[in-house]
Amino acid sequence: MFSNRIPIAKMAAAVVVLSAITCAIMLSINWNGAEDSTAAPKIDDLMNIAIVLSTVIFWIVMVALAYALHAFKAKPGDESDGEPIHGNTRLEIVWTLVPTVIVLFLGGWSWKVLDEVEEPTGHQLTVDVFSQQYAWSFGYPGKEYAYSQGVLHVPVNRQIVFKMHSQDVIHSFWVPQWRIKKDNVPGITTTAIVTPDKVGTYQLICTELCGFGHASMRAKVVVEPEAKWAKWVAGLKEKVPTPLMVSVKQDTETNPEPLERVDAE
Ligand SMILES: [Cu+2]
Repeated sequence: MFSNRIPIAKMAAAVVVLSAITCAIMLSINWNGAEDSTAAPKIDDLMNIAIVLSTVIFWIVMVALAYALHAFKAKPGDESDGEPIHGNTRLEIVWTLVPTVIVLFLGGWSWKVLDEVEEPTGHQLTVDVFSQQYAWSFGYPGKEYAYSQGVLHVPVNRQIVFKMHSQDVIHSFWVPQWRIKKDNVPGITTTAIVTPDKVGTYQLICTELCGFGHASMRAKVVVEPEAKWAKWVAGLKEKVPTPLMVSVKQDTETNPEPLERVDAE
């Protein structure tokens, strides 16, 4: 067998050095932009962990591949068959266990992050989000379903429970600086919970290809101090139109718990 001739120490050193260089470059890039919700730094940390783990695995595979290409190359003129190899049980156990541990670790960490992000603060605000080809509109149940088309205002430093409804096809709610993203599915009420912690103006972007006008399906998002927000809501003249209220009342609730926890306003 050739196993005792494999230069494991040199290959491991190559993996460490290449991973260190790659991680230094990858982690120095600001992939996601400003962190403007309490969820953002936690989700960015999670992504950095995933970057480091994938970088190490990438280089393990590449170094092993480069070694195999070099070490097991056929000599010129060698037309013979390769050696019949049964396999390596120990190696197979290792390459099954290691990814399993990594996936479970990332799953567990993600669970923890989501739990922290959605931990009820006791002073939540519920906002209904309505999506249709190709526009967003919003209802404020605590303010007798005051209705706003294309513009969403929310107070800063307050946990917002978005209840999402689609009138036609699947859309997806995404404010990049908040990181949170959630599909709006016809017939179902989906929920996204986010606490914006910076004042500012953002874009709500649809991130589910929903038809011809998908690229232009955006809305303006304003995060402002609570008093300013309350004044803005009080100035809304319209109420949520009946067809949209139908989806509020009839859609199947996928995540009923947060709604029950919401304070009466
Ligand atoms: Cu879309």
